[in-house]
Amino acid sequence: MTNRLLRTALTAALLGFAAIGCFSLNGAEPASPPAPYGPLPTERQLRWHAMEFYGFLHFTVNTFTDKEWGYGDESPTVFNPTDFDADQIVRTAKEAGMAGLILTAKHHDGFCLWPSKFTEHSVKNSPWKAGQGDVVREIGDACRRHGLKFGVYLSPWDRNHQDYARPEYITYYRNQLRELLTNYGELFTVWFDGANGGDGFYGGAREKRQIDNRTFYDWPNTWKIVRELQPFACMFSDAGPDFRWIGNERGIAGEPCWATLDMTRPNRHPGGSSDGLTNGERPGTAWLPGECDVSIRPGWFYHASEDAKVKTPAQLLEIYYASVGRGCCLNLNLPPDRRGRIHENDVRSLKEFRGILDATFAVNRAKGATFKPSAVRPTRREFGPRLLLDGKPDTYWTTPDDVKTPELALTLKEPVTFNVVDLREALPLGQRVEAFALDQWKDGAWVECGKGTSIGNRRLLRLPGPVTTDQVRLRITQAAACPALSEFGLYLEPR
Ligand code: FUL
Repeated sequence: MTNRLLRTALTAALLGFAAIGCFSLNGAEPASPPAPYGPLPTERQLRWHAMEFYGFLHFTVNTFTDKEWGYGDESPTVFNPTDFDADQIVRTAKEAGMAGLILTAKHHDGFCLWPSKFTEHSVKNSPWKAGQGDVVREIGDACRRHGLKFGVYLSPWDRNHQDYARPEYITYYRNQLRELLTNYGELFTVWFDGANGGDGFYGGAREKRQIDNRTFYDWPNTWKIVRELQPFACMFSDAGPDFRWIGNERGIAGEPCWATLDMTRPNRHPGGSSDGLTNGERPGTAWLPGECDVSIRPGWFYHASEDAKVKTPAQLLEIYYASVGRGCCLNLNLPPDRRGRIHENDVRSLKEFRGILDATFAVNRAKGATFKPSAVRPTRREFGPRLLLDGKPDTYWTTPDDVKTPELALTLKEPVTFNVVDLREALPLGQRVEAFALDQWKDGAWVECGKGTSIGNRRLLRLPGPVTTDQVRLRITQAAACPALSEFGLYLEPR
């Protein structure tokens, strides 16, 4: 054979192999990925999902006046942390496993933690660092130093500003937003609080000012500014546009918890009703996953009277499993104290909480298992169940389109003990699974040991007690489309 002929023959053979790979093993069905189902996440939402656990920092004049909502007439001179240490704050968050921090750049009292050009009501008129300090800058820089992402909370309600509830206020608010979006590096989120209007100082008027939260803020045009200046920042409000409030401040998502919401309902706007937010809505019209926000203490701001009321590691774990473990992100608030540091009691509880999570997720006890699926989409190389153990969110096990309730038996290398089950769906294909169960092989028969409904980004099932077995079986019992699961794990939480 001439070289040329040899090359042609090789190319033909390769193309034939590729054709088998691309079209089918049995010729019956194209081996392309399944069609996506329902509303789908954007790239920016996928990045946000991957964070899973991050923190809030509530810090302002309230820290020094012992309040939760400042009236707006606080003198900037009360803001005076005695030992502010951005590294201690950020290190605490990092050691707790947080992927980012969101700072209250301005809370409802209107005091700005950065020297805004548009108001005198800020750190520049405080005694802290003789008016030269900038908390937003220090926390943002420390986040970058320690590898955390940074985000800002800018309260729409401003009880200090004279123009609040008038059109001029929107210009003021957007000017402030632009300062934060342009001067402090990349932001992973801008958090828009839904608490709106009421009584306040308002430049000395000391009156009640109500607004219509559907129209007053002209949100679509404010969102455009964020999109333009920080295209990867995900925006929070009761109704998105990127992620939603979970409907309570206890950090607990619903069961089920869908990442989708019906945005055609009339209450779907920032500050709107919380109906449907805890469970999400199916099939929904938009991908709008939940964030579970909760404070490590009873209040959002630091109060010495709550030093003995810091949530215990056991309480934090419950919250973690009911938030991250139900497909949401957990936003856990750590309020800096009057020194400007995270209090020792909070640090202690976080350390223990992290230690338990690390010990739990150190070893996936399903590693090395062999699989027996009831179905695999043709071209096993791309869609087989071994991909469930590769730690990659973009590979997945899936089945032919008409197989919506497959089963997957796993034979483990040896008997293992576990009490936590971990599952993830391939998010770019939408939220497909609606119910699943896990069985253990016990005394010669399959016995159900756990079950759940929605999966989404991540589903953690905490079993009531340890299970020891050398065979498990995952059953998808209900799905809107053939399932596409990206990860599976069996873990042992030390209890
Ligand atoms: C609420 C606010 O009123 C609280 O003070 C706190 O900031 C919390 C995260 O959101 O709506």
